[in-house]
Amino acid sequence: MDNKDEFQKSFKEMISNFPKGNSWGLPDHLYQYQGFWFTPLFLQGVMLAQQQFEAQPTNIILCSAPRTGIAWLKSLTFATITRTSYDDSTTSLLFKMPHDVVPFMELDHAHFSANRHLGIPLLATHAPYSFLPASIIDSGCKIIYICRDPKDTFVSMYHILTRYAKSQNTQPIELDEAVELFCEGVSWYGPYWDRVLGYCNARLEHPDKFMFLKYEEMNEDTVLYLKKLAEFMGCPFSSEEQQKGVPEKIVKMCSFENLSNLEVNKSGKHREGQGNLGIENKIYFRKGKVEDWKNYLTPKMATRLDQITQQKLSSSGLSLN
Ligand code: PAP
Repeated sequence: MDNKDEFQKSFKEMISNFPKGNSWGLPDHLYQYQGFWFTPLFLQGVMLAQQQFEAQPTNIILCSAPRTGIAWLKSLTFATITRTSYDDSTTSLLFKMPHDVVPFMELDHAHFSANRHLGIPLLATHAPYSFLPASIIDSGCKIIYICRDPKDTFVSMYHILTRYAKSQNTQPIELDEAVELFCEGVSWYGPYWDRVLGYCNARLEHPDKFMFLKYEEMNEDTVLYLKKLAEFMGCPFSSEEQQKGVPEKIVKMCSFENLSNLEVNKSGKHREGQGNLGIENKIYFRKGKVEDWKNYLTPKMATRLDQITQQKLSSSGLSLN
């Protein structure tokens, strides 16, 4: 038995002792570990990455809770970092979906190696701050965190999990039950608010290493935030590039409208051949709108979510609704 098999065996034993939570209709239950809820595959991935991933000081880590805009952030940072080699007519984003241009720590650095070495310093993860591999913190990597109004995050999560459940021939749960679970923190990598707080508090300790972005603000003025991103990553746009409209071209290339209409994102598949993770790329592109929650949540549900946001985040100075 090799190390990985041994780890898998001890992992199975370990999680059998963890609190088990509702799976939102998916085949795998959620398990609670150190305050957060995970599916077994993702928790195992985070743990393996903690053991194996050796960060370099030049790594830039893109962090988020699920459904808060990481695909958009990946495409913007990728296009910015690679802009001296590729432009909007040659970039890999034309034939790979955004999740395939940046490795995902808990899958690509734990379970599957296909996407591991893409020759860029970017790495993405949904892991809570307290779960990041020590080498990320010790190496002083830059961290970019993107967050989003919990109401839109919830609606987006509910939709993708419902579609995923259908693809697995399981019965998705009803929206009102899902709201309850999300509020209780029983959701993928939940509680949502605790994870935002973890990164928010870490930012206070290492302000120069952190950049915090909100989906809504990015949506309001993407060019402004792209310029900030480029500066933070250490590759600011020169005045010549600005005169040529390079930031605007990247923003247009990475816009929801453009990416969602590319053939690869309309008909391609993500993680095909990787267990039951295979999923159509188009599922990742739903609406890309701010305040779409108004079309799904009752006023009572919205108020409940807002109250939790205020209670949990008021001391941090971060407002998300
Ligand atoms: P993930 O955790 O599954 O990877 P993530 O990319 O973080 O998801 O967020 C998905 C949301 O970003 C979706 O929002 P919606 O359900 O409210 O529509 C998705 O549509 C949106 N999204 C994807 N690409 C873009 C983009 N280029 N610009 C803006 N929003 C985008």
